[in-house]
Amino acid sequence: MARALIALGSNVGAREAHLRFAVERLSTLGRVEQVSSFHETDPVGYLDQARFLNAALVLDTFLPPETLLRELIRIEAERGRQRSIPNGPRTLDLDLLMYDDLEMTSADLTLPHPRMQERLFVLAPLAEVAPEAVHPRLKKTIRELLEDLK
Ligand code: PH2
Ligand code: MG
Ligand code: MG
Repeated sequence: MARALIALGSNVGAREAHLRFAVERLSTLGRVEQVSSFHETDPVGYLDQARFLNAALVLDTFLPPETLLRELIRIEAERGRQRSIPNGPRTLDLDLLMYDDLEMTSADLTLPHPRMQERLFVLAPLAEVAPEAVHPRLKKTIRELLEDLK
């Protein structure tokens, strides 16, 4: 059993319904241990788009990381996710942030997520559900990474 930390985001359509749908579907992939509150956030990166609703959750799962990633992409597609502008508007974005203390890089998956420590919209909800989780490369807890960013 592994512990996966997952970020959720939506800024198109019924944002809250998209996030709730994702939590429901993720609970079929293992046990959802904790879900953060939903944070209304300003867009980062590509600015000319609507505000996001962001959240984070802890999923205990037996799925290996590549399989879990495939399932996340499948759930995004179920909400009609179109991949057009990088960092642009999306009905549902599910990002695998960490998978236990695994560090890996492959063609489609880097763990931990390479930009998680730079993003308040990731760390603020994540600190609600996994403040003591340790980033395996930076050797800091999520709470410390959030403090560093603030
Ligand atoms: N996701 C992005 C780019 N910018 N900004 C906010 N506030 N929230 C996001 O989830 C987000 C973003 C790319 O995945
Ligand atoms: Mg993302
Ligand atoms: Mg994504």
